[in-house]
Amino acid sequence: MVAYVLYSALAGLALLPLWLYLKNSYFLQDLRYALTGIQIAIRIGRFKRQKPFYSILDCFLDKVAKQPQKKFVLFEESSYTYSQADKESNRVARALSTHVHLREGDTVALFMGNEPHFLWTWLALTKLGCTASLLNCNIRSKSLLHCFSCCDAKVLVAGADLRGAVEEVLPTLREQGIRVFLLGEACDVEGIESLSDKIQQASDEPLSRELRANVNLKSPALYIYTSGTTGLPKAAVINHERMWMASFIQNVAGVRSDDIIYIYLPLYHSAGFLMGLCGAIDKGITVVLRKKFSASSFWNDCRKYNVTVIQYIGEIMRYLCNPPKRDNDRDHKVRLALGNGIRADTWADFLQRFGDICICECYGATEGNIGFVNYTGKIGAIGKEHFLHKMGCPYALIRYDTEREEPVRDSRGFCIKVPRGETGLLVAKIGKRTPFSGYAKNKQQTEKKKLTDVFVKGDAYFNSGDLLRIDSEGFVYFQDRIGDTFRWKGENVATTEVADHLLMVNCIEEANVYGVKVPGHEGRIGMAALKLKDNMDFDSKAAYQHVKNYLPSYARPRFIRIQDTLLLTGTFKQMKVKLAEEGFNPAVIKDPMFYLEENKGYVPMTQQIFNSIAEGTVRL
Ligand SMILES: *[C@@H]1O[C@H](CO)[C@@H](O)[C@H](O)[C@H]1NC(C)=O
Ligand SMILES: CC(=O)N[C@H]1CO[C@H](CO)[C@@H](O)[C@@H]1O
Repeated sequence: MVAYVLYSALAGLALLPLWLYLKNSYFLQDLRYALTGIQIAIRIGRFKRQKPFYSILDCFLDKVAKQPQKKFVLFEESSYTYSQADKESNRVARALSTHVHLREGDTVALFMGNEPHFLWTWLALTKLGCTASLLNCNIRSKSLLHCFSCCDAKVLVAGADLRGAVEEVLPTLREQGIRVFLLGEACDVEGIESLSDKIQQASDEPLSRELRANVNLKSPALYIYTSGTTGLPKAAVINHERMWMASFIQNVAGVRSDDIIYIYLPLYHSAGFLMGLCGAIDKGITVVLRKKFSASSFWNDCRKYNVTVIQYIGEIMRYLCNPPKRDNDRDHKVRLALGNGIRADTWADFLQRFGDICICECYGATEGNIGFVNYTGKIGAIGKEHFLHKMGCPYALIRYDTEREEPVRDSRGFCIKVPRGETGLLVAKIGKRTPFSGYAKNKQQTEKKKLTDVFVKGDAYFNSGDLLRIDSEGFVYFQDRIGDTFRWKGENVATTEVADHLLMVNCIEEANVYGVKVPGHEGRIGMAALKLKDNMDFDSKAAYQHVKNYLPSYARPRFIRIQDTLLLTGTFKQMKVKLAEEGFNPAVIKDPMFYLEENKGYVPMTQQIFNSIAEGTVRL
């Protein structure tokens, strides 16, 4: 009898996983995710306790010792092993310390495109215990000076190809006593020193760890600039802990030590640098570096270099799906794509066309203290709720008023959590384990990103600026960036949702939806910039039928603007603010425009229509 009870109890135990699995079909994935999370927490804990603490640079040096001959970087026709990269960076470090006397704690601005020297210089600065400020290599004049001044750097190191841009701001830099170095042969401009000859003369002997003895997990490692939707760029402070956390994404995504990653995203942004490069160092893999994204060379590069892991952001995946299908679309070794911002329809297209690639959609902001990863493979979701994750980084979705652009507060002044299935603003608690380092020299913007007295008096949360939804099974969906939603007739309009509908109209290839202000009306009315498919005209009838059938009247774009190409921001997101400011006046906008006349359909926009709207004789 006793034996029988024991047996059934044991059998029951053995069946427990099956029961859990049947109850929750994501059980195994949840479990794997939890185990990875725990592993990461243990590792971070160990790095913290280690004296001196263990940085990404130490990890790189370990790889150099372990696999000196393994290829680290492939760039155009050159390749560099881990050992070569180490030596190159020793030389840069020595050149900088001899000629500039850089010391632990100093900040140096890097102004360079994607090229191996970017890596050598960053490694060199890290070896000296310095902080690198990663300037966007596309900015010029005033913005360049603004970004430079954000981080208190005394030295600027620029790529050879950016000499023109540097000369433009040189007088101001010289006034401020900044030393300017160019990676290039001798330079005859007064005030610009060549760094290349100094590097060539320097020895490649390793540098002493003593040089960075006081750097710890909380010391700033990098400044990365984030633009946000408006205003000047801000320098997000990335400390060593944050750097480690971001690079662990590759762990969660399942990158293996024999993978080869393709980095074409700019290294001055967090996607390319933290998720791409730092993750690659952690795994000790080979990086294929490319100057910049090119849809036409993308797959050829993947074939040429045997790439197995790619990254994406924003509209990149759509760009890859746009060109006509080719026979060799599936001839590649790519097995994993990681990034964020893919739309559900593109996601499905991409898989169908390029084969069985595991897409790991993640969510996170450069300066944020929270992230999600789609560890289950649910199409469209950016992640899934997990109690361990929530315990580690407490977050909530709260009710948001898009009109007043602030969270809704209850009678006691606290924020209100939205029920499951409803869209809300993601906020993440700022605490010891989930700090928010803010922006360099910008207290005002740092404070602006913080929300206080959220659920209890005195608490503080990071305001992500993103609207998310969590469904009944716990899947997390990205809905909108604040600003990507506008309000019309008291209703919220989600621009991505409207765009998804427009894309179902046959003639439309790309759609960018935004809200424009109309004199005498509250809120913003819908407008869409469209790119049409090759050799197709705007089919006003089909477009009207579709929006009428699928969208409530307040969400239908009242104005349509046809463009040859839709502009993107530096992070491959659609440009909305500028278009919204341009409005819908045909006297200003030269692109063909259409106006949705009530109960009639899209008609060509005229000055007369504009005038009647502006004068208020036509109410929208
Ligand atoms: C890619 O892989 C093939 C076969 O596995 C090999 O012959 C080739 O040399 C590899 N190419 C590079 C650039 O490593
Ligand atoms: C890490 C991971 O499991 N990612 C999944 C994300 O979703 C795609 C879509 O199907 C899956 O293929 C991936 O496996």
